[in-house]
Amino acid sequence: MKKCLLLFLIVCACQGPGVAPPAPVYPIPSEAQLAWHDLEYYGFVHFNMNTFSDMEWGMGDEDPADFNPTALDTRQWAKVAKEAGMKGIIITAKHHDGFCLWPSAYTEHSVKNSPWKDGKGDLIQELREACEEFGLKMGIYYSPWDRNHAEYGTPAYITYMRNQLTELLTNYGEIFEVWFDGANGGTGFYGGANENRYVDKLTYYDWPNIYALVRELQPGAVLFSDGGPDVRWVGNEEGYAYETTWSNLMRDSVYAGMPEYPEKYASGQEAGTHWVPAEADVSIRPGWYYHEYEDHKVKTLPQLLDIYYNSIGRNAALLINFPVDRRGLIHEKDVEQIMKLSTKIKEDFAVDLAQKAKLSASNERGRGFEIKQVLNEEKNKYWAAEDGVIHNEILIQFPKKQSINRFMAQEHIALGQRVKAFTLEAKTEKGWELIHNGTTIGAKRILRFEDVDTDALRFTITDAKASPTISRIGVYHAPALLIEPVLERDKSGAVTLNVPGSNVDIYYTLDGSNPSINSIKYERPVMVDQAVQLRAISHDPATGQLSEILVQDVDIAKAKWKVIHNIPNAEKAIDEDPNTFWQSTGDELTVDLGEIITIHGFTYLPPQNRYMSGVINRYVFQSSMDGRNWTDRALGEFSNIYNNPIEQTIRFDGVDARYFRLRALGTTDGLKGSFAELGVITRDN
Ligand code: FUL
Repeated sequence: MKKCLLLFLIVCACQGPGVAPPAPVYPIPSEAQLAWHDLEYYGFVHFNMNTFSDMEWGMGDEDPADFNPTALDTRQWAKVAKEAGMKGIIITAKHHDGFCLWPSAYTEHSVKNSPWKDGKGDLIQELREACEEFGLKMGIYYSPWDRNHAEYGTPAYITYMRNQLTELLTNYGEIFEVWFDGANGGTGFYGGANENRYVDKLTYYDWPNIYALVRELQPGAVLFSDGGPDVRWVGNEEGYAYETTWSNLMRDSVYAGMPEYPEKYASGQEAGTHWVPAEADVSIRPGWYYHEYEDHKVKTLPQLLDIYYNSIGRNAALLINFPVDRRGLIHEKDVEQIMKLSTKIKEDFAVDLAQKAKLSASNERGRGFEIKQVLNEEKNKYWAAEDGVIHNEILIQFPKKQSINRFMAQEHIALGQRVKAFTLEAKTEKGWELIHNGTTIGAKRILRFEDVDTDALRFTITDAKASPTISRIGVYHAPALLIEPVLERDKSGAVTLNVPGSNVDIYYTLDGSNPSINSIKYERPVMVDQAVQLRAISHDPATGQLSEILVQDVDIAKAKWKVIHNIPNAEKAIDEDPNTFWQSTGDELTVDLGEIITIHGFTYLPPQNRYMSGVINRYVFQSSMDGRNWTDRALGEFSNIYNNPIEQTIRFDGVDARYFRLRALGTTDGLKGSFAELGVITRDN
């Protein structure tokens, strides 16, 4: 025993005094936040009354009898999430329509009055068990806005909300995240149809006490909303973080659902006072809920891959949504696509070329903080520079020339996010070539670039809040991925297909069948003047690689259309260019079709620049044969259009029309209605 102690003392003495770690740069993450950072990638499930009413935002007056999944299987959800590499599932326990997936004691508007399992079912419990079985964490989405509850807008509703949260956070085991949605019709900003009461989002919900309740019941959970307090919304529903993404936020200036949030706060703030990292949420389809008409609009692998690199690769967590279908299953197509993503990610990061390279750093703090620490997976091992040394160069020398196209770096965020600016250069025959001039790194930063043949990389931290820390560096060569064709169309109906940045072949069909290299080869713009489904595929003859399939519904050409406002700019609403728009002066747009056509619906695309005004959220659509006598054909709301400004498709029974008009009855900011593109649907299904 004595000998052992002596040996231990000798070893300690030889190693000399340990070097102290760098002091933290505040703010720093809490224990719960650090555990959350490790998850990185998890799934969302939107499934409840909207699934059956075919809506994105139900009105709250739906009948619980309509909730009737025929083959609900939460094990299938968990299995898919697990196999896709996700670490947890967040479920919409209650969405804006107020319907509850658990038999809450505080409302009749729940599964207990549905035919599903004769009213004896509890979906939250079923998901809990499935998550348990597959080793996943479970999170709860809870909408503060409630279009069903009679007392919404009064203090009694806040008691209801607390009671329900108490049920959800006590009866279903450990919850990793509580997701509070900022969407709310009460401000007039979103213009809810059945629930329009004004609530002051800052004070009405009494957030301090709600947060305290969650912390008491689930101390390990992180709370999500626009401004945190623990995890913040990324500011869009496209799943993209920003080139500069700080985990720091001026948290006390932000509250859930504040209109200026996306523009001002979503990318975080260098001088932010609190650690409130970003979570990027996105649906695998255009909408959050299942709609059969989106079965062919599931995101393609290149789209999903862009999301991955632009979220996880930019210091954000990624939350991908499955709109579970009416059977109660993740649709086959969604499963196929999410599995393609996980396979591709594994391929992209299969071999870390940094592991065999020789690494050196212009400065090292001392023992325990050497540059070699960036090659191991141990969380608490990292490279650090001496205090005050901001500018640092890390050299990665490969044993032989390598072709590379990915670079990954992670800061040791337990001590705060420090790096403000960095560069990555590659040594080629031409000397040192700049690959990327970047800003933030944070929990993880991945750079994607064209293949470069190189002997060495130079990663230079050019500016930081204090001497930097890096816990991991990786270098990879991801296999090339052929992207599907992009479609453009002009007013005459001419369709152009191309694969940006490449000269590969394109094949297409117009009959709804899947194209192959035996289909029509695209040579020049194709005139399409009727409702068809165009499908196209890219093919690289050099490698034999085929892309995913582009599926696009195309309708009649707009060659004869005219806006009757006599304002040249108004033509932008029917020019087939999604990037131009017209902001009306009278909240409406009237179009002369130039001939009588049977129409079965219309499409409205809001302005695509996020901060543009006049996004229509309530509308009436009218048709006319003579331009004088008008009949209403559809009246309603475009739900969630502000946060998710996708094309809206509204169908009705076929009607003959020479003229049509879309009138804004409300816009998201109260300004005059804007139109990026209007279209009609002539196909009868
Ligand atoms: C939004 C909601 O309005 C959508 O319906 C969806 O739940 C999305 C995740 O958040 O704010």
